[in-house]
Amino acid sequence: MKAEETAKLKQIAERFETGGKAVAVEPCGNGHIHTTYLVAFSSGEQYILQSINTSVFKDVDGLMDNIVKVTSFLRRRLEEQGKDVNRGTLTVIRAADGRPYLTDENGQAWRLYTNVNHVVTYEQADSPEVMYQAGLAIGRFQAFLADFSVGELHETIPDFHNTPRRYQDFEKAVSQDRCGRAASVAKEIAFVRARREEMSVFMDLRGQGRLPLRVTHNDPKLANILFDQTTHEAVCLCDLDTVMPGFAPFDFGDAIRSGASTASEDETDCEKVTVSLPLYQACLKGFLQGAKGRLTEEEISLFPLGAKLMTLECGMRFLADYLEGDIYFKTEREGQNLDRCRTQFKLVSDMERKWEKMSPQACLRGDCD
Ligand code: GN1
Ligand code: MG
Repeated sequence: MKAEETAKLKQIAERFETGGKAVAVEPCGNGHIHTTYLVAFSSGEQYILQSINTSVFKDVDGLMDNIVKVTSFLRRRLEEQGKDVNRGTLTVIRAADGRPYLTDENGQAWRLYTNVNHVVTYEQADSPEVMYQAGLAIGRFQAFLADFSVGELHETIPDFHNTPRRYQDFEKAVSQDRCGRAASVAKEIAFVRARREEMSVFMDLRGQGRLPLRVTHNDPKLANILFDQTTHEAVCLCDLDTVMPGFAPFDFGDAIRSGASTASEDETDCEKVTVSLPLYQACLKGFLQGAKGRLTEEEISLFPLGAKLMTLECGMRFLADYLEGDIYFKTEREGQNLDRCRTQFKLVSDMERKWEKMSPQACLRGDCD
C-alpha cells in the first residue's frame, strides 16, 4: 500500500473511539463486496476497518442499526451463558460522534470492529471437522437469535434470496446484454432456464405458511466463519451485513455451496469441482447439533434443495454480473465472474447426480459417502 493511503486509513481509524493511535495498516480478507483492513494501535489492540460498499448497501443507517442490534443481543446471550463475549461476536466501535460508522469528506462510509484474535478463516474445508464446526456455528447462530424479534431488522438488500426475483433480474441482464457477452454464454443461460421451475419452491412454501421466517445470516459462506487457530473450533460468524429474516435451509445451503466444494469458487478447471458428501454430511450434523431441535421436519427435509438453490442462485448472480460488465462482485481478472458461475453450475449438476445421497435421512444413517 502507498504511504499516502496508509496515512489516510490510519487517520480514519483514529476517528473512532479506540482512545489510541493507529500505528500500522494492512489489507485483510477476500470478501467480494467491501474492502477490509487490519489496523494495529499503539495500545497493542487490533481493529478491523472496513470501507462500506454503498452501491450494494444503500441504507447504511439501516445496515449498521441491524448489526448493532444483533451483536448487542448476541453479547447479552453470551454473557448470560458465561461465554467469552469478545470471541463469540463481533463488536462495533462507535465513531467519535457516537454513531456506529462515519462518512469521510469524499462521502465514503467506514466502520470499525474489534479484531477477534487468534483466528483463521478457510476458503475451502480441508477436513469434515471444519465443516462440522461451520454447521455448528451457523446452527447455533440461528438458535441464539431465535427469540430476537424478526420485525426489528431492516431488509438491507431487498429480495436478497428471493430466487424467482433473482431470476427475473438475470433475464433482464440477458435481454439487455450490455457488453455483448450473451451469445458466448448460451450454454450457461440454458442451464439456468432449464431449472427455472424449481426456483420458486421456497417462496411458494412460505406463501402457504409452511416455512418459518427466522433471523438468518444469509451469507454464511465458509470464509465468513472465524475459527480458533489452536483448537480449530468455530468462534463466530462475521460479515453480518445480510443478517435478516430468511430461511434456515438457505444458510445451510450457502455453507455447502462454499465449503463442501472440492475446489475454489473461481476454479477455471471445472473437472476439479464436485460436492463432497463427507463434507456435506459433517456440515449437516453440525448444523442440527447447533440448532438444538429448533428446526421443523419440513425445514430439515428442505436442506438439499436449500443447497442446490443457493448454489444455482449464486451462479446465476455471477452470470448476470458478467453480462452487466462485472459491476457488483469484485473481480481481479477478466472472466472471473464467468468462472465463478461455471463452478456453481458444476456443483449444481453434481448435486443433481448425488441427490438421493444428500437426503438428510440417508446422510444421518451414514449412507452419505
Ligand atoms: C458476496 O461479501 P461476501 O464476499 O461474503 C455476496 C454473497 C455471495 C458471495 C459469493 C452482499 O459475499 O451473497 O454469496 O459473495 N454478498 C452480497 O462468494 O452480495
Ligand atoms: Mg458480504
